[in-house]
Order: sequence, then structure tokens, then C-alpha cells
Amino acid sequence: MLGFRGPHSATGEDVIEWHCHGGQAVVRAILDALHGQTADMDLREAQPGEFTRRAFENGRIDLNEAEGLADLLSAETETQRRSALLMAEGHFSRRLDGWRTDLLRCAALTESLLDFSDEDDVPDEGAVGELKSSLCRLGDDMQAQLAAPSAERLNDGIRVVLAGPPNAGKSTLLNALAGRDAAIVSDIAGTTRDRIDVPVSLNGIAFTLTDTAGLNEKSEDRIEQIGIDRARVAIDQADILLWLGAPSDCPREDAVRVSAQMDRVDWQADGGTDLAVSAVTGENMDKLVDLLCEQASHLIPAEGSYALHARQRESVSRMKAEIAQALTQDDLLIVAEHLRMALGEMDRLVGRAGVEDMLDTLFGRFCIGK
Ligand SMILES: Nc1nc2c(ncn2[C@@H]2O[C@H](COP(=O)(O)OP(=O)(O)OP(=O)(O)O)[C@@H](O)[C@H]2O)c(=O)[nH]1
Ligand SMILES: [Mg+2]
Repeated sequence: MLGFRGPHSATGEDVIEWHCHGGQAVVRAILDALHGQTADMDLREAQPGEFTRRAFENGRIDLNEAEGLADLLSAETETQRRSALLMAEGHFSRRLDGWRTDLLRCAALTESLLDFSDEDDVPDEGAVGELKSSLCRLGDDMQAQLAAPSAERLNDGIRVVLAGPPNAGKSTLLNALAGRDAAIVSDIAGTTRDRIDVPVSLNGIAFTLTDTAGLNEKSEDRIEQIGIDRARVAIDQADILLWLGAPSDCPREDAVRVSAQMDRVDWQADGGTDLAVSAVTGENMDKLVDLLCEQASHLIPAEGSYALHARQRESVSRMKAEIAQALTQDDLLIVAEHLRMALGEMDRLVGRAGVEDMLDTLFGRFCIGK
């Protein structure tokens, strides 16, 4: 049994932990004993995420650290785990602390300039210049954070779409990358009709591989035509397009042009392709995986950095917009108002205000005991 005295415990409250053998009977016996001894106390089992929620409500962690912890618990790949851990350990929160300090300093400077202008109509040019350059630096730092890869790609997987004419070997290649028979393969042209999404992890990075219907321009089959329309949408939405057709027909400049089925006796090298592979013999499949991971590395946070969710990104861009507005203003009263709005947004971002509606959803993602 371990005791932790508040406010220095994980939740900020007094906490006692029992560490016991994992069998259900042992756990049940301890819970029964606790209920028996403390019949007059208001004892109940914790709700999912209740410990983390108390830590948040007692100011031990902010909302971003709580979200990082939720992501860490559901991380399935190494890159997701690393990014979530940095978020849970408060790396983004510390950056926000820096921004808040800068914002408060700028707000104080604006107030003092306003007080000064009451007494004398000549504004202090040096102080105004300092205010503007501080705001510029802050806005640039926020912009740099917004330009970094977002958490959605990291968590949902990089979208890799395999496309090309019928019988090019798209489904066979997808199965080889996925390591299982996810898509039907046959020598009948037009085997794949609909798009098939397969989540995979390659070298610790999450990808969603999408198999598509072969682009048969002459098809008169209505179902096949619908599949081809869906393939075109998938081609446009792909983060990485693997094109298995003739390089000259490639629909996107940035596609990876793959020459498949290189083990076939009638296969011929084509100068316009980026890589030749055989999904059947495995030749060059390791190179294809390396190429996918290399391209993906530009779309996910680098090692040692974290990624922001849509909520966090929207909040940062609203703060950035307030600062940009403040920079266009000469009227210090309006500058002060924009800085107040930016600070209000900061409160929402760290969970100090206006987030009650999302807390149940967030902490509901945790398991009991977390
Ligand atoms: N020898 C060899 N045969 C392959 C290879 N890849 C695919 N095939 C064969 O080529 C035929 C077509 O393969 P699929 O993977 O179904 O081709 P697809 O591009 O998905 O075709 P559709 O779904 O009709 O658009 C099948 O008979 C496969 O067994 C390969 O790398 N080597
Ligand atoms: Mg297919």
C-alpha cells in the first residue's frame, strides 16, 4: 500500500494505492474488504478517466497534457506514442506558458502606454516599437507551430492510394504491403470495384492504404464506373499516390510511379518510373516501404516534436489572428482589446475556460483507474 499526500500527488488530493496480484479474485476480495470496513463512507468505483479529470480540475495538469495522456493510452504506433508522450509530459504546455507570459507583458505594456497617453499626448515611440516587435515575434512563433504537421495525419495514418489501369497489380501490391489478403486478386480485369481502406503500420508509422478500381476508360458497366469515380476522388485526396500505370498517364505530378510485376518474363523497364517492384517475389518491396516512410516523415512530427489536434490548431490560429489584428492598429485601446481576446483564447486552449462541453467526451476516452 502506498500513500501520496496532496497536493503533491497525481490528482492533487490525498491518494492511497494498493498494489496486488492481478487475479480477479484478489481484486474482488480487496474491494469487498474496503466496502466492509468503510460502510459508513461514501465509497464507489472511479469513473473512466476520473483520476485524470481530478488532476485537471485541481490544476495538476492542463487540458493539453490530459489530451496527450488520452492519446498515449490509445497510441498504436511508435510515432503516435512519442508525440503523445511529449504532449502528456507538458512540452506544448510549457510553450504555451511562454506565449502567455509574452502576451501578459504586451498587455501590461499597452496599459502603461494608455496610462501615459492620458497624461501627455506624445506616445513613447520606443515602447510602441518594443510592443510591436514582441507581438511580431509571438505571431511568428505561433505561425511556426501552425506550419508543423498536425496530429490527424499521425493518428489516422498517412493516406496512400494505389491507382492505375485494371490488372496492373494494385490489389496484389496492397496485400503485400499489408501482409495479409485484404483485397481480392484475380486475373479478371475490373476485379476491384470499390475502394478498400486498410490500416497498416510500417516502420512505426501509421498508414491507411487504399486500393481502388482500375481506371478503365472504356467501361460500360455502371457499377465499375462508380468505382472509377471513387478512385479519382481517392487519387485527389491521397497524401501519397502510388501510380501503377504508364508514367505518361500519371494523374499527379507528385505521385510515386511504380512499375509492378517486375518478375514477369515479359516485364520491361520503363525510364519514367521511380521504382520497379514485384509483390510476388518481394523484390524491391523494402525499397518501396523505405520510400513511403521517407515521404511520410515530412507529414508527421519529427522525432522530439509533438503534433497539435484540430482544437489546438484552431485555438492557436485564433490567437495568431488577434495578434495580427493588434499589429495593424495604432489605437492602443483596440490593441489592448485584441490582446484580451488572445488571452481569453489561451484560457480556452489550456482548459481554464469555456471547455466544459468537451470534458466528458475527453475523459470518457480513458479507462477506469486512469
Ligand atoms: N507474376 C506476377 N503476377 C502478378 C503480380 N502482381 C499481380 N499479379 C497478377 O496480376 C493479376 C492482376 O492482379 P491484381 O492485383 O488483381 O490487379 P489489380 O490492379 O488490382 O486489378 P483490378 O482490381 O482489376 O483493377 C493477378 O492474376 C495477379 O496474380 C506480380 O508482382 N507478379
Ligand atoms: Mg484490384
